[in-house]
Amino acid sequence: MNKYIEKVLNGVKEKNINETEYLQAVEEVLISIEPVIAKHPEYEKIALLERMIEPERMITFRVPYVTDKGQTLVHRGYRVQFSSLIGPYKGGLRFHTSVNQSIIKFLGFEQIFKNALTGLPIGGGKGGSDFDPKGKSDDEIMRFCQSFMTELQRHIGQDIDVPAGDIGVGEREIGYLFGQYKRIKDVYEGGVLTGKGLSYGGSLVRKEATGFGLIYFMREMLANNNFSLEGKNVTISGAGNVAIYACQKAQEYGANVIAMSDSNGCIYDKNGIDIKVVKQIKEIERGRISEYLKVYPHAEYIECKGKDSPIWEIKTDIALPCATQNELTLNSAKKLVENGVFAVGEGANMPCVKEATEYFLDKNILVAPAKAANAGGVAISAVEMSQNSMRYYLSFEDVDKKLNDIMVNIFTSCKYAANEYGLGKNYVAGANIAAFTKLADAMTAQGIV
Ligand code: NDP
Ligand code: 2IT
Repeated sequence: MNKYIEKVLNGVKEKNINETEYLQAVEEVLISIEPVIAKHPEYEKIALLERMIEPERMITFRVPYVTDKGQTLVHRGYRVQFSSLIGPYKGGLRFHTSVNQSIIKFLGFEQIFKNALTGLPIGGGKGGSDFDPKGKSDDEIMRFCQSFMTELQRHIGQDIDVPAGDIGVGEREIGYLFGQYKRIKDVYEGGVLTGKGLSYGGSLVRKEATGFGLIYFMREMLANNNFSLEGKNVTISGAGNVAIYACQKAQEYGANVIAMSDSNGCIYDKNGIDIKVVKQIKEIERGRISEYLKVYPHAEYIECKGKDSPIWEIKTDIALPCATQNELTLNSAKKLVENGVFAVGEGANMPCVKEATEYFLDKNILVAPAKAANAGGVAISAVEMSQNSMRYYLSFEDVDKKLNDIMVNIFTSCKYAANEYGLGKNYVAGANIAAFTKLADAMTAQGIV
């Protein structure tokens, strides 16, 4: 291994013991940019890597709220303002019991690279809380969001830091957060949050953007390798914002989506998933995916036990992990390959464990890496910000076309970077190198800050 990279990796491991997800994300990037570092020995003197992996700022705060039954609960809120190198800090908020500093930092770190790939002026950030929105009333969600924003508001702004949604944070939560921000600041600052409702400053296509973008990226990657989505069996983990719109777009391209999941289990419908039913259960009723069988008794429900999700046992051509980090294990990767999978597209952030990605690449499976393939969401968030600045809205068709063009450009950047360094179809390394090159240029230009 390159000596400079080795030194940086040892340092980051020493300083961040127990932050496993953050270390995993940093290690993947540093190892894959080795050929670039080898060409640029001058980066060591300016501590370019050390500065890139250290957040500019990490904020934690107390979030108390009162439940409907009158009980006061206290959660922890986070915002990592990782990099303002190429624009205001930008990235989602996650509400999930698993949220901790390591997860927020890994997501913030990935976001810098993803945002650079979009070609738009957005830096990297991420935030959230260990609060679990499942089973909470709308009133409880509102009080929690108001308490969260009461602290967060002092750190954000449309030219400073612009949060959006992620797991457990959708349009409902963004609405409550926006209302509280506006109330405290006494200003209509449309671009302070993205993923807003259409009635008060949101953008058409933002809701669909991550899932649609993933499929646009897959379409490009497959076409470049003489494949298409038409007639292919597809399995999609998750049944949230990303999974639902990936399913819808894949079906529009003629794919047969046969399975989806949530954290309890997966549904298998060999006739093809009825996405309207999944939307009704998950988006509207906030129920469990198993309820699909009430409408379609012929479908199968397989409960999830242990680490290996049952969805990856199902024979498929294309696998799209769209739920959460490290959801696709090495065992699952082996099973997928054994069953003939030929392409994997990461809708979630870092959904494949490191060994699973390595296994896929080793077996010549096409892998669309998260940083590139799921960048459509944040890209349209940036388009939402520009509409807020213009005080003017674009049509669905205009935004969708922009999304498509951005995803085509991102794929092209990954492909060119992989080609330039003789990495063949390793788009994982291609994405890291393309993003790193842009960030390294900007860091060099801006001096030691
Ligand atoms: P949602 O909250 O809308 O949906 C998440 C889905 O994943 C749910 O079906 C949920 O199941 C499942 N899930 C969550 N955690 C786990 C877990 N620990 N184990 C198994 N299943 C789980 O989130 P999104 O769809 O917005 O986000 C999904 C992924 O995509 C995340 O990795 C996110 O970071 C990433 N992403 C999101 C973007 C966006 O614009 N929203 C943009 C780019 C990436 P259940 O209902 O049981 O909790
Ligand atoms: O992981 C992500 O890119 C997101 N959750 C979307 C971030 C955003 O600012 O739209």
